[in-house]
This record gives sequence, C-alpha cells and structure tokens, in this order.
Amino acid sequence: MKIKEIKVIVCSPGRNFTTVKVITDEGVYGIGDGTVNGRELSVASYLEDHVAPALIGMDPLRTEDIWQYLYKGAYWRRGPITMAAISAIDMALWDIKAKVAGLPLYQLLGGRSRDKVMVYRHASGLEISEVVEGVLAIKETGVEAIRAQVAIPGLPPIYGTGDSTDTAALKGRGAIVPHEEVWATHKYLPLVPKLFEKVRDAVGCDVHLLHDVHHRLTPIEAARLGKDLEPYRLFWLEDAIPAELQEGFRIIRQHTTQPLAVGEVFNSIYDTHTLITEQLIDYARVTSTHAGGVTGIKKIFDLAAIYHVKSACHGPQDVSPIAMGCNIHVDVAIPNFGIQEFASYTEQMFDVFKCAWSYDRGYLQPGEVPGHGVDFDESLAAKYPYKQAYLPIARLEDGAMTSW
Ligand code: EZ4
Ligand code: CO
Repeated sequence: MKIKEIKVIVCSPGRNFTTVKVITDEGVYGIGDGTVNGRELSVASYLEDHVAPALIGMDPLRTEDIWQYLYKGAYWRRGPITMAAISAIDMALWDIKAKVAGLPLYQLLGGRSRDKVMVYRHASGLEISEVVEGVLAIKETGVEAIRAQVAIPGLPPIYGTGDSTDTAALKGRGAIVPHEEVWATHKYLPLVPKLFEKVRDAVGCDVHLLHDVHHRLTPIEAARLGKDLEPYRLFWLEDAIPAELQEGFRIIRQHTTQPLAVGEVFNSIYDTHTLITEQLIDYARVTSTHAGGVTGIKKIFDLAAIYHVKSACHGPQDVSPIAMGCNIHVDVAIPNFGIQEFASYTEQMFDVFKCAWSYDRGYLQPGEVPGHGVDFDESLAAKYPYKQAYLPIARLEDGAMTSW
C-alpha cells in the first residue's frame, strides 16, 4: 500500500478547521485534524508545501516511522504549527491502519479499559446567579462534571464567560485583528471562591466542579486561589499559570492540595515531562490535534500513568470532530483516563464531519466502525470557505500587555 495523494482543506462551518485527507493507491483513505485556532492557514501551507510532497509513495502503515520522519526530519522540532501538521497526518494514518484491520481504532490501542468516557461541560455567565442556573441546567441533563466561569463585574465579559471567544475586530485601516479584552487579577481572585461557594451550595457534592484560569495568574497568585478554593473541593484548577516555565508549578504545589490541570497549548512530551515526573500536576490536557496525534498523546499519557497523572484531553469546538473522535478512542483504551472536555459542535459542523462517536447524558462512546469513525464531506466543506478570526488578546486596565 502506498500514499497516493494528500489533500488539505481549510473550511469554516461556523469555525475554521484545517483538515487533511490521506488517500492510498488501494482506495482506503484516512482523515486528520490540524486546526490551530487563529493560524489555520499556516498549518495548511506547512502540510501542502512541505509534508504532502515528501510522503507521496510511502507506506501509510508505517505510522511511527512517518511520525519520527516528520518530527526529526524537519530539523526544527516541536512548535504548534509543525506539531499540528504531524498530528493531522498521524490521525489519518491511524484511521487508515484501523480501516485496513477492520477494527475501531481503540482496539489497536489495547482495546477497551472502560465502558464509557466521562465528559465535563461548560457553564458560564456575566453574574454568579446566571452561572449557578447554568450549572443546574447542565446537571439536569445527566452531566456529572461541570466547568464554571464568571465575568468580572465592572469589566467587559472576559474570555470563556461571554461571547468574546474567537471574535475579531475590524480596525480602521481595514485589517481584521483580534478583539482586545481587559484583565484585572485583584478583581478576579476574590470572585472565584464566591462563585464556587454558591455553585457548590446549589449542586451538592455529587457533581465534579472545574475552573479554568486560562493562564492568567502568577504562581503565588495561583497558590492563593488554590487555597481559597479548597473548601469547595474542585475536581481541578486548570491552566492556573502560563506553563512555559514548568517550575512555576512547584510553587503552587507547595501551598495547596487543589488538583491541577494543564496542557491544552502543549505540543510535545517535552512540555509536560517535568510536570509529570515531579508530580506537579494531576491532569495532562494535551489533545490529539496539538500534541502529535494519537501517537503523540499516547506517549504522553503512558509516561503520565506511572506518575499518577491522568488524561484530560482538550475538547473545545476548535479541536475538530475528527480529533474528538481520536481522543475518545484513546480515552476508552488507556488505564489512566481522567476526563474528556466536551463542548460539542453545531449541526452545520456535524454535517461536514460525519461522526460514528456519540454523546449521551454525560458520556461519550467511540463507535464501532473501522477507523477512528469520523468522515469528512468535502463538497459540503467547499461551501464554507475560510473566514479570518482570532482568539482575543488580554490587556491590563492601564493598556499594558499582561506580565504573564
Ligand atoms: O482556550 O479552545 O479548556 N478549554 C479552553 C478553550 C481554549 C480554546 C483555545 O482555542 O480553554 O476555550
Ligand atoms: Co482551558
């Protein structure tokens, strides 16, 4: 079997997605996700200009060797664009391999370790009361784990609490630029414990509660927040600090028993290995699109398993339904699964990405069809061309960029 053609498609059925289709000379094909929110075209160029030409004629079943070839062969190892390109190809190759084997992907990863995959879903709002209502409404649908976020009073809604996510503003000179929002740590820090006091009161102890800081604190501020949240027994505190400096987690760990999660922006095992081997975190949030595909996250979670660190794949809408499918296959197979983030997708997205995986009352199933089970409707995708869009940028109240 040989790789005959590689197609790269950027489409926007409500959000931008970079999708790859690897076609073999025997007609079997695989698809993969290389979406990097705000940089979708860069991954497409990387794949079209540098990856696709090199892979034509290769044996698509040499999944590990092709991963190593792309990773080491680039000379410039790691980085979000390179790793998203490798991730997309890797997912497509695992899809092909599992289709050839006639098995759902999870069977090639060791088979099932569990019957179902627990998710967490998102509740947010401008006021604490609105968030409490949201949490209760989600609980009603059978969900057992819920992330709660609230806006800072007196400031415009921040990322993750209102509509600011993924907005782009049109500047005077006609360029589309990221929306800018305002951040104030001293207003945020006392607010979050108040939010969780109310939420915990409303839902009781059966529901797992989570919170995402989106990398906006220093280690000592995060330590303070962790201590303040301890009475509410959160499942985790996510992305408490930016983690380029992994040592920062040592400071948080010295002060609080609050479980910690990090890793949605990580793209390799080297971003996580200090955090894992020093047991500075409890959940690794790497996802198949950004950390090297199925091959990449399997290596990270296998390392994590021996250090009591669990998996928690990133799963917002900008991780495409293809990557979500791959994540679910890994989730169901590994022994140290923790939880799966699940933002679900719009109907328009589900029309373009046909999924064998399914969601029901707080749990996901990978589906039983050969491959990873997600297919891509190319002709429908062509009706939704790329639309320039960005994640928001945060500035302090005095207009400065943040210190983190
Ligand atoms: O910031 O998907 O945990 N989930 C998140 C998401 C991410 C965006 C980045 O593209 O933090 O909202
Ligand atoms: Co997050």
